[in-house]
Amino acid sequence: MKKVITYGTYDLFHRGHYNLLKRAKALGDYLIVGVTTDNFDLERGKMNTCNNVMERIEAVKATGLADQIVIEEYRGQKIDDIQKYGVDIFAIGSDWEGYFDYLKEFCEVVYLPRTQGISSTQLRQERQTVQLGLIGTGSIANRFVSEADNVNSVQITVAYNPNSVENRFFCEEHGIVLAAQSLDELYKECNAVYIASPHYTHYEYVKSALLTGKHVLCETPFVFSKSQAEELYQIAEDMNVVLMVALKTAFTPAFGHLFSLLKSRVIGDIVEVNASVTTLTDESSEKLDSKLFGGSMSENACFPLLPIFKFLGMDFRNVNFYSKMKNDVDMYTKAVFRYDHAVASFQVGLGVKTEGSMTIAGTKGYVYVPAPWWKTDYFEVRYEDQNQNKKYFYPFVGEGLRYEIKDFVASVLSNGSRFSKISKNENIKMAEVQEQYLKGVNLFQL
Ligand code: C2G
Repeated sequence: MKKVITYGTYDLFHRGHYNLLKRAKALGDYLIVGVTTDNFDLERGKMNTCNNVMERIEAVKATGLADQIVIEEYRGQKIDDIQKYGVDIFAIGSDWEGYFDYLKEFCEVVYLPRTQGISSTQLRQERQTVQLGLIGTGSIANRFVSEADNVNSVQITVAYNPNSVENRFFCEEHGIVLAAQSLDELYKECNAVYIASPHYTHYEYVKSALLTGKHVLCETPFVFSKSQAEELYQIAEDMNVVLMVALKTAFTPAFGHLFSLLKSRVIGDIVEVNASVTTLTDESSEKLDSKLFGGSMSENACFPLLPIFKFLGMDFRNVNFYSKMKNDVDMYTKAVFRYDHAVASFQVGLGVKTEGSMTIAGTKGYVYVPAPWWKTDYFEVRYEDQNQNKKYFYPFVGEGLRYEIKDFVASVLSNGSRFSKISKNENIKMAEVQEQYLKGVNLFQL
């Protein structure tokens, strides 16, 4: 019996895929089809798949051409599969011509003709897209635009910055068609808005965009009071639009897996979370301007608040802040949260440097995430018996913003029906902690 194997993502299954499977099947008596997992696709840079692995497998199954379906989940698996299943022929489309010649050592390699005029990429482009407008054209917006290029179904159509010279320059540099002169002009050209303006302007911009019926992705920190956060979520609900906060860590693959692992109790009960984010910053920076809501807390606190809330919940009894001040802003703040059965703390700094790692301690072991933990691709679970220790690696592609963009776009296109990586309540609670800090509740100056 001649066994043939072929692999693919098979997203938005189309006639090109069907023809390829038929041609592959005709090469032998038994066809094995490898379908890539969602994670493996992410790792090899395919951010855009519309169907999940189960849907893609079902589509291959429905052709009736596959005698066996296997999951492809890691680089190098093809050699293992060829040996494991006793494969005679490896077949793949001619777009891969030459690439898989190294498999000739293990079996025959055949490149089959590709079907012209159809592809998953083309089908994805024909689907509905999100027309995104940018408010704010600073450094994070720069990174955002290049990251958005890697995400499907989104197009940046317009940008706005009250400084029209800067705005025009930004739009020219990034090939954005329209440099809007006003918010109204911006709203006419988009159905969703990314807000990357200075912190203190977030509330007004988010409110205005939501009231105009736009979906909103707002940069961190979201807003600085509980009532403002609640009000904005209420407007989003009333207007039936998506409101998301762009806390990039929440959307990265490593953080997502860390979350699932800890919920499955790999370190038992969690008793302590400690995380720190410090970036030494020039004293003349706007980030240290007290009139512009500058300071270490407003700049960085949302990052450590994320794992604290995710792993210990939001029912802490109290929080104490210890700050080193200069020119009316905190150059450094340590916060300590008292929970009934746990304690959490974080350090944030713009004028003080600490190790930027995170540790989560539990009754059976602990997790160590090295600096910079907020954009990590790696962490370790450690135990008393070191033989049980495990290292986990996850891809972190580019600046890491593409994950949040992908989730936002998917959320908008599915009318907000998707699970949100960071919840409304978590965002409201973060605003509440910022508010408490600004009001000086339990604040001790060093
Ligand atoms: N294909 C084709 N004609 C098209 C489009 C795709 O013959 N118009 C073929 C591809 O050449 C491939 C198969 O269909 O053999 C699956 O294509 P994709 O789903 O795009 O998967 P791909 O990224 O090529 O994955 O490591 C190799 C991968 O597993 C193959």
